[in-house]
Amino acid sequence: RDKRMEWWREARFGMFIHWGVYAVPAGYYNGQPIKRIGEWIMNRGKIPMADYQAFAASFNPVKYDADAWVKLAKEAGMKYIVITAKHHDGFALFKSNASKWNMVDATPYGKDLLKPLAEACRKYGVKLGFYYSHAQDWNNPGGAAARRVTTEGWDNPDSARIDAYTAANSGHWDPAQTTKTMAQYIDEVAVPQVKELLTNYGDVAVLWWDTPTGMTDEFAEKLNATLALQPDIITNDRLKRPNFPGDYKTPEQRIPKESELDGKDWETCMTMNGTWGFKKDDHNWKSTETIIRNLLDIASKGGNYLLNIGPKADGTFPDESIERLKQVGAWMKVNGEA
Ligand code: JFZ
Repeated sequence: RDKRMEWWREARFGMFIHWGVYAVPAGYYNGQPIKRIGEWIMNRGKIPMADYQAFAASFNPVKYDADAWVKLAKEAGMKYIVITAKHHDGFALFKSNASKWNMVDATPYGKDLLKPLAEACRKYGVKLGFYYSHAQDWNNPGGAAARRVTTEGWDNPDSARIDAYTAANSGHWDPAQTTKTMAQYIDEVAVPQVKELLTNYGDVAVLWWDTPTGMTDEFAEKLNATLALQPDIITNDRLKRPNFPGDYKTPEQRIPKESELDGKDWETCMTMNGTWGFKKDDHNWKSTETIIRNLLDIASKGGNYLLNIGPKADGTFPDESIERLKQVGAWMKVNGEA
C-alpha cells in the first residue's frame, strides 16, 4: 500500500484537466449565460439530452496537441496529470464500446483524446490519472443526477432551488435520463468503461472518482474490483463513503489548516479562475503569486496541489492558464528542487 503511494507523496504538484462537450457552450445556452461552474451547464440550464448532445457536433479540437500540454505541465514542475475521462455529462473522451456518447462516435473529430495524452505522459515521465464520474451521468440512461449544484458546498441554499420535475425525479430533468435503472447503468456503462480505461492506455497512476450520488456498497464494490487491472493504481476518497476511503483525501478549493491535518494523505484540487470546465466569461484568474503561495503552503503541510486547466473546444488551453503555468515554471527553475 505504502509502496504504491511513494511517487505521489513526493509529487506535490499535479495538473487537473476538465475537458468535455461543455467547452462548446462555454457557459451559454440559447444565448443566455448559465450561472456557476461550466461543466455543470447541462444540469444548471436543465438542458434536454437531445439539445446537449447536439453540442458534440461542434466539438472539433483540431488544435489539440497533447505533447505541448504535457510539456507545459512538466516545465511547470507538475509530476502528474488527472484528466476527466468522463464527467457528469457522461461524455467519454475516449473510444468506448459501452456507449456511443464518446469522442470517436459522437464528434466530427472522431479520435480518442486520451491515447495521445497517454503517449506524451510516457515520453515526458509524467504520471497519468483518470477522473471518472462513476455515479452521476446525465446522458447515459440510469446514471445519477445530483439535485444540488454549487461550488461552495452542497448546503448552499441557492443550490437547493430546483424545479418540481427535478425534485420529483431524483435530480433528473429529462424523462430520457430515467429509461434504465442505475444498476443497469453501472453494469452496462460505468464498469465496462472503467475497464476500458484501465486496459487501453498503459499504466494508469490514479483513478479519481467523483460525487457518489446514489451509490450503493454493491455498485462501489463492482467498480473497485476493476482496479485489479492496474496493480499499482491509487485512488481518491470519492467512490463511496464511508466504506471506500481510497488512498487519499480530497479537500476541494481549500487548503486545510495545520490543526485539521490527521496524518492521512491529502490533495487540494483548485481552479485557476472560478470554473473547472471552460467558461468564456470567467475572467476571475488567480495571480501567479497566489498559485505559488498555495503550492508552498500545501507542500509545507505535506499535501499535493492539483491545479486545474479547462481547455477550450478547439483543443487549446486558455491563454491565461498558459501564462501562469509558464510563470510558475520560471519560478521553479530558480527555486524548485529539480
Ligand atoms: C465535483 C464536480 O461536481 C465538479 O464538477 C468538479 O469536477 C469537482 C472537481 O468535483 O464537485 C464537488 C465535489 C465535492 C464537493 C464539492 C464539489 N465537496 O465535497 O464539497
